[in-house]
Amino acid sequence: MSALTTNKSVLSWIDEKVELVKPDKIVWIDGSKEQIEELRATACSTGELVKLNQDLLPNCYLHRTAVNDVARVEGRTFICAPTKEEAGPTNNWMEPSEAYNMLYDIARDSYKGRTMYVIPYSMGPVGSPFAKIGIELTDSIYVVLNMVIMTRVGKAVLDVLGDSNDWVRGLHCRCSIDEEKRYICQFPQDNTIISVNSGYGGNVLLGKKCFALRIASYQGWKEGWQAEHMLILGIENPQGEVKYICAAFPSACGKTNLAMLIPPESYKKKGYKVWCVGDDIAWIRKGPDGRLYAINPENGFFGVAPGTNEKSNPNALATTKEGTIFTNVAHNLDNNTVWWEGLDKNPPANAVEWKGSKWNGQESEEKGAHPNSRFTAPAKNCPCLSSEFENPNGVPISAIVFGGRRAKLAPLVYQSRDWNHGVFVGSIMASETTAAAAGAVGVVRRDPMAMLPFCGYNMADYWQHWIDIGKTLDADKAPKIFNVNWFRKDDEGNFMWPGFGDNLRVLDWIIDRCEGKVGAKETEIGFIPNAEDINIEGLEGEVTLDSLKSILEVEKELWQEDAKGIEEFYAKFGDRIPPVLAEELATLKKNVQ
Ligand code: OXD
Ligand code: MN
Repeated sequence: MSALTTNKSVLSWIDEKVELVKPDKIVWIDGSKEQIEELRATACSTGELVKLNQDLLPNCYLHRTAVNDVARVEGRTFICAPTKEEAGPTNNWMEPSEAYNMLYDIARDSYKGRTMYVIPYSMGPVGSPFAKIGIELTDSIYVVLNMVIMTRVGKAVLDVLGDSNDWVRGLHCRCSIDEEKRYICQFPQDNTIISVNSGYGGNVLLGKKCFALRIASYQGWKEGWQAEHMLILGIENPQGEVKYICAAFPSACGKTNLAMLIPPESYKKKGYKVWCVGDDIAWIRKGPDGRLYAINPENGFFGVAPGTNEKSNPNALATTKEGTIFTNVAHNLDNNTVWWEGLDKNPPANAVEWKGSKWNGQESEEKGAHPNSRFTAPAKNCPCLSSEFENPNGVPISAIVFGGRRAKLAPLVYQSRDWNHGVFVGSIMASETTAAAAGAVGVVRRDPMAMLPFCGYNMADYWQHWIDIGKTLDADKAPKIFNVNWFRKDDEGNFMWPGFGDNLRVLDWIIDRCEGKVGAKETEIGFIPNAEDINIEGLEGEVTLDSLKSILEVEKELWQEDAKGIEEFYAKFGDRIPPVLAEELATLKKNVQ
């Protein structure tokens, strides 16, 4: 098949990689329906995909990864900057030439007998001023078909690229899925990503975490914009005005659910609507009017399946009904559909569990779906997709929200005093870990701006970049910055806030604050709502004014402890810590004494 471009930088890079991995065949992905159909058929013939019930789930497929390859591997993810300091203390680092040599040794000849797929893709609407282009080489049809959903793929992308050298190189080699030789390496200075020995989404869909966060965060630093691990949603009020919020949460804290939130009954009746622009990543830059604007660089949702159901996220469920790839969920053999824990209370009795063995839905210690099983679904299926989704200039941001999963300490919501304090609030984010990444679950870890595994350079420089962005914004144009915690528990371990759709009640307060419509109490940690200002109408029996007050309290002793944790965390960055943040920490310590 002939190349889809005459771009010399593209062709010579591909030539080099062909020489290295030695494919039998090269296929350029043009994004056409026919080509996608052909690839699906090939993948079904080899067992890489299982075609699901086409009446119930048209164009949907099931895939199982290797049992040892089910999540992102942060321990094997490297930022290969020229010096360790440039990668910073929160990233694994490898010297670039050493990394290239090692990766090339692993990749060498690994496509023998296989096909090289060349995927030209755009992160962001093709041709948007926010958009960036990448080319991923892969020997996995699963990767191709996922990239076709998650990004904009095909010839149009290469036409926009023209002769430019401004594109991100991505090489993925499945190799033998050997955990000991699994590496996900980013070379921010070279616009390059190399991923070997994995077939799991977050490690191999190179447009997503590797490019749109790790490489893009570095590009944003150099070019004056921001790549953030944030959902983007619009709240439409009864007057039809839509305000946009970007929100950062660590993996699997319900970002997809929040992004597709269904308003509580009382809000629905009044005419409130919530529109989803994105569920995972926001690229943010200043617009001509001096406000910050955000786009979602992705074109689909790579969501966690377990727990997704008609109640928790009907929009996500509806989104998966067509053209979706399910990964590591249970296969219901009776009707050739899929199932996961938390979908409903009827596990299929005649099924195959995620590892590929027969499963009767009964054995409780055996799961039908892996806890990090996923759906890859086209954004256009989403019933609440924002009409601004394709807007090449993005949406204007009123508020930035940080959040984490904390049983204690962090109140339901508080507002930072100003931009710099907001950057501090983001920098001290912490959360109890989940199954989205390999490793222990339920341990509190610092996850600044939810970017701990995704920042492509020294986190201290990243914080300084946030502060520098703030300096370019007029105070009345800068988004207001908040922190939320949906996960507070009482002493018996019960959640104290219902979450899901009811989170709109908090977002409503946030928008009111942005518009100066509501007061707040200034406390040691920032502005806390007067409990009466959070609408709990319809929550009788779940939340009372008193229980609300208790999750809005600032517990000084806990904050004193936390301040010590922050100090220890900051100490890792030595004198690279932005002075502004050191001052904010000193203020917090003084305030909670
Ligand atoms: C994700 C993650 O998959 O953050 O979005 O792990
Ligand atoms: Mn994510």
